[in-house]
Amino acid sequence: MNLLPNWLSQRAKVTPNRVAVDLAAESITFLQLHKRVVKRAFQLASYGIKKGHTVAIYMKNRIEYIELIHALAYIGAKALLLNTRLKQQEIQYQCSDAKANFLVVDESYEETILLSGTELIQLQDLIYRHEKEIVLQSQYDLNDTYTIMYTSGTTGNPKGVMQSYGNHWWSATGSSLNLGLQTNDCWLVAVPLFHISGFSILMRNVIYGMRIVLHSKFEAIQANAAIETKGVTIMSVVTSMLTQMLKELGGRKYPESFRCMLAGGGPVPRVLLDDCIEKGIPVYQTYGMTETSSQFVTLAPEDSIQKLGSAGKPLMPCQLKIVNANGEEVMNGIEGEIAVKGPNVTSGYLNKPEETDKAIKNGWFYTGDIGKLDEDGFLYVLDRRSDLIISGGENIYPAEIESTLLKHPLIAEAGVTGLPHKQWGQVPAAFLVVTSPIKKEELQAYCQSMLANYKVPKYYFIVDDLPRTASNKIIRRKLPQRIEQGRQ
Ligand code: S0N
Ligand code: AMP
Ligand code: MG
Ligand code: MG
Ligand code: MG
Repeated sequence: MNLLPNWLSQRAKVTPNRVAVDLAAESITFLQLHKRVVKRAFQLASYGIKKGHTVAIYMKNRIEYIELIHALAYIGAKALLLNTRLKQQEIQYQCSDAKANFLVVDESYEETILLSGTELIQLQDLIYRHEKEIVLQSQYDLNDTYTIMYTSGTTGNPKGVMQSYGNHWWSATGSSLNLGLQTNDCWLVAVPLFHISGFSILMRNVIYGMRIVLHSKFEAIQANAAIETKGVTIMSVVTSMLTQMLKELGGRKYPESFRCMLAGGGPVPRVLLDDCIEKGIPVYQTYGMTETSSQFVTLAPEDSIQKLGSAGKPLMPCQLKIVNANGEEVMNGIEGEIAVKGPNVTSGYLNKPEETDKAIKNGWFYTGDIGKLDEDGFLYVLDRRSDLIISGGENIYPAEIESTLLKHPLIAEAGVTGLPHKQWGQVPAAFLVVTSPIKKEELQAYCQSMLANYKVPKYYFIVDDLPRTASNKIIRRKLPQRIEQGRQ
């Protein structure tokens, strides 16, 4: 056992009067947050939620999200964080795969079908619910799972990444040992709390005793205004957010106190980095993933100009190596798969021992991403895990879209790949062999009913056949060659 006191209750004792969360209309101190969280924990307990349960959350960014996250820790329950862009069948899959006992939703949840085995709780009921006093967990076992976030894979269904209290602790600690921590620090949360990009900021919030500004959704105008007027010093962004913010900023400059624009979740184009430097924006590229509980490699401030384009060096508690196809470490300068090891790396995928064994060998997690280290040991991420499409920071796996398309009665063969896109970086495009003509609108409506909108192909090409290997596997990287022959 490796125990730490509950971070929020510790904060409420150590720095009770510091502002924890700034919302549009109010500021909440750590003591106030703690009190609200205790109330929520008692309200959740009144539904029968108890230690060991798994509770799914489907809510937009809001203060109640933060309260629930901490309340579940006070109860000792695990949180399954659902992407609010998911559709019914995707939600159903994750809740049943994770054996979620409850699902808490806000008004953004429009689905009407009841989930079997998972009890639905409306936030509007929860906030007026009576309280049932229970014994609160005053400490954490760092090995216990706190959160579960699903990521897809090259084949098969999405897998739940288990993140322990220890993973989050070491992630927050490693981040501050790299970026430093200043007494005036304030992190703007405009990325979703259901992704590790956003969730990790909640952990830094209570572990550091640092103020955060919470936005319910990303809007470039509001994000810039928060930096300009609310004392924000650090912000996490993906490329499409940063592009919008630069455009909105125009000729204005951020205040000197703004010290870090942390850009990750996918490749950051070199021209965008150059633009930031030109405008005096302190941009730090970072490489990390759900399985590493956020940042794993980040460019240190002193290298941000000289090594522009690199994701940096591993954070203090993290180790990284580049391996060849035989799993042997290669020399600097040589490309290979990025393998990582550290206390912030997941212990594996929920109830999926085979997938876990495939990904983690001798304590090293094989990311599937391709990269190289330069002569000074700086990481350059060259290519992503096989076939992964990243659209506006959201991951899309072709296999998931292909299997959905193949369920359509008129589709005989389906191949999906990413095509470049100005706004989103990449978008999915479908190449289809059909048994009778189908309209694009029909295909789109079909996909929209089954998949989160960002996964819905933006282009459909009806083709005679798909490029395949001798063993009949689709060669996705050759699909774009079919655009010419394809009929949209
Ligand atoms: C880019 C965002 C903000 C765009 O969303 P926006 O503007 O709010 O869209 P809406 O107004 O809701 O919708 C408008 C239309 O656009 C479609 N749409 C929305 N998003 C996408 C998308 N990504 N791709 C394609 N289409 C999209 C909507 O569907 C809608 O269209 P219709 O009306 O047809 O439905 C938003 O996408 C966003 O928040 N993206 C970021 C997500 C994110 O945080 N990703 C990171 C995930 N990775 C990690 O967490 C690991 C890395 C990490 O931790 C990290 C990452 C960044 C920085 C720091 C870290 C760290 O290590 O700490
Ligand atoms: P997620 O599973 O959503 O956490 O996404 C993590 C994936 O995003 C990584 O495995 C990479 O493929 C990609 N990624 C994250 N950061 C970077 C980066 N700095 N450059 C290129 N790709 C990145
Ligand atoms: Mg919806
Ligand atoms: Mg928008
Ligand atoms: Mg993801």
